[in-house]
Amino acid sequence: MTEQTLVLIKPDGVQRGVIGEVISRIERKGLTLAALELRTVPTEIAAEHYAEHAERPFFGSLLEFITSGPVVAAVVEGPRAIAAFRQLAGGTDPVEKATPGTIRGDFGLETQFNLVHGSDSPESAAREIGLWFPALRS
Ligand code: IDP
Repeated sequence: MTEQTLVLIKPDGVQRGVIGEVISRIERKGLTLAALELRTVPTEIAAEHYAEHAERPFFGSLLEFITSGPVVAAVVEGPRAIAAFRQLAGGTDPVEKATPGTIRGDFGLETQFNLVHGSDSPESAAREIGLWFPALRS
């Protein structure tokens, strides 16, 4: 069964020059791109995207970071795309949780600056794809 997930290459990933690397890993896994765009995120969209973290102490700094420069937003699809991309990304903390061989494990050092985002459930994927790519809303 084909599934879709919302992937972001965050501003640190764009600045570090790993767009090609991340997309290459997505393609090598066998996943495909249904949408791909470089864009700068308005604070309102960023706040909606991370609404579940609104009460967390890092929320303000997370919004500042995500809106600090362009991100790559993509809809990635394939069988079990949500879990498959999270496997490619690695755990949230690039040192304690992500293992070498994952995007965060290979390129990240700090939890906030962990390079990529991938939806964590079918419900989040539907919500996030609707937010970032309204034309693809299911
Ligand atoms: P995920 O991106 O692995 O799904 P979440 O817990 O949903 O992780 O957190 C969303 C994002 O918020 C993380 O990817 C990271 O950029 C940031 N973040 C999470 N926890 C912390 C923290 O303790 N300090 C700073 N930033 C954090």
